[in-house]
Amino acid sequence: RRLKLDFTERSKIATSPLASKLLKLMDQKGTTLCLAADLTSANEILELSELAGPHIAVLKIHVDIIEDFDLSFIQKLKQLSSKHKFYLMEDRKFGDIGNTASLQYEKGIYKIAEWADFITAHPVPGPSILDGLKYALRNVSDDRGIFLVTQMSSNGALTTETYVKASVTLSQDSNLVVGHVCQSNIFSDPGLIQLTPGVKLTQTSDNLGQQYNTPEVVVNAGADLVVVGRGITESPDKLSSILNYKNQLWAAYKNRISS
Ligand code: 6AU
Repeated sequence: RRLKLDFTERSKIATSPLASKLLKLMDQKGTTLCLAADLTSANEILELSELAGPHIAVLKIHVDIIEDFDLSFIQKLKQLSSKHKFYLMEDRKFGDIGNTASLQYEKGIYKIAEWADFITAHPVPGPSILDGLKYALRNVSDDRGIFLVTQMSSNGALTTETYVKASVTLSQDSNLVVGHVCQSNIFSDPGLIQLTPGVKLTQTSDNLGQQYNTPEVVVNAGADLVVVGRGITESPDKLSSILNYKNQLWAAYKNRISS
């Protein structure tokens, strides 16, 4: 049923306020693209965000790979996110005990809880990781959402069927969880969002275990929000790649809900 409903309908079912907003935004902007700006220079990320902003739903970064990070970068990114109406995701993949995850989310030099609309977290520690991440938000009034990294895209990933099932169960008890990072249609709740990485038109793998599929294949496998990184960042003509992925993904979504 999830795969047949449009995002606006699903936004009414979502229990997380931020999941609901993201679903609405995807329909309003006509895009399911989550750009993985895996670049190590703050200015390069800002330039790419300015270019891609009107065409993406989410900008995903790995803040700890930026060589010239400071909090002014975050301020500028926030300005771009409100100017072009996209959400920010820090793909931190938290994976420790609740207390440590809480400190990593709130403290240190990145202060992720202050600015990231969405984060990713591994379910491997069990329910306490969600308690820890929630605790770090005790002074934050903005909406926040967590994607559980339930099934990985890499070759030989240890996210086996039992693990996947347990993660889906874990997500049912928390309204902070907005969806799953996964490769296939593993949950039925239409209020949750499937975030799928491993998408590239010109390659089926990289040299370090990443595995790629096409936009059409992942959308038919349940992907709602779709991560594209090097397919865009390494393209000689970035804007045309952004538009190409955006359009192919949107056509596949429209086709999925109508067929
Ligand atoms: O398109 P790429 O291969 O250049 O980038 C894929 C992006 C990277 C990964 O850290 C991330 O997606 N990713 C994730 C996420 C989103 O959590 C999970 C996973 O299983 N595979 C994966 O590639 O930023």
